[in-house]
Amino acid sequence: MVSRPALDDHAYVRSGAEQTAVKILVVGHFAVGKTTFIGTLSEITPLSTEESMTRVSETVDDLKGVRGKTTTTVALDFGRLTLSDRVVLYLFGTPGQERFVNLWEDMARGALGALVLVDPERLSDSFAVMDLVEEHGLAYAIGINHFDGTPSRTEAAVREALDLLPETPVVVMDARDERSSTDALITLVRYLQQRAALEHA
Ligand SMILES: Nc1nc2c(ncn2[C@@H]2O[C@H](COP(=O)(O)OP(=O)(O)O)[C@@H](O)[C@H]2O)c(=O)[nH]1
Ligand SMILES: [Mg+2]
Repeated sequence: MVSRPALDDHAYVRSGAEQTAVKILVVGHFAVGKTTFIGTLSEITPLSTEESMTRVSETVDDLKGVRGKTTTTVALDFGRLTLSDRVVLYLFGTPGQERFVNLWEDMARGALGALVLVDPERLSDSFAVMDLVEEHGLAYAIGINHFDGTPSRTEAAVREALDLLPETPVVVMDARDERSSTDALITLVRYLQQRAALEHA
C-alpha cells in the first residue's frame, strides 16, 4: 500500500462542491488482483471484507493455479483516489463469482464505468464477469494484470478471447505498482469522458 498520512473517518464521506465524485467499479474473477489494486491506489485505508479462506469457500472458489492465495473476498473492497483537483474516484472492488450476482444490481447503480481486471493466463475465468458488466450496461476498460513468470499474451489475443469492441481500451498493468495502476484508471476515465462527450454532442 502507498504510505500516505492517515485521514480520519470523515475522509470516507468528504465531498467538496468543487469536486466531482465518480463511482468506478473494479471487477474481475477470483484472485485476479482487485484487492491488491485498490490497496495500491487508495489514499484512505481501504475497507475490505477480505477474510481468511475457510474450508467452505475452498470448495466454492477454484484455487487451482492461484499463487499463494490464502484469503478470499467475501464481498467488497472500497477505496478513494483523488485523480485531480476536480475528480475524485470512489473505487468499489466487486467480485465476479456467480454467487455475488445479486450484489451487482446495487454496485452498478450510479457507477460511471468499470475497470475489468483480467489474468491473461486464465482468460476463460473472465467470461462470467464480462457477461455481468455487459448485462448492467457498464462502460469498461480492460486491465491485463501481469503476474510474474507468466508468458505474456498479446493484446490482440485478449481482445479476441474476450470479444472486445475495437474502441474498448486495453491496458497492461501490475496491480502492485502505483504508477501502472493509476495509468489504467486514467485510461478508463478518459474513455468514459470521451463517451460522455459524444453522447452530449
Ligand atoms: N505477481 C503478481 N501478483 C499479484 C498481482 N496482483 C495481485 N497479485 C497477487 O495475487 C493474489 C490475488 O490478488 P487479490 O488482490 O487478493 O485478488 P482478488 O481476489 O481479485 O481481490 C495475491 O496473492 C496478490 O498478492 C500482480 O500484478 N502481480
Ligand atoms: Mg479481493
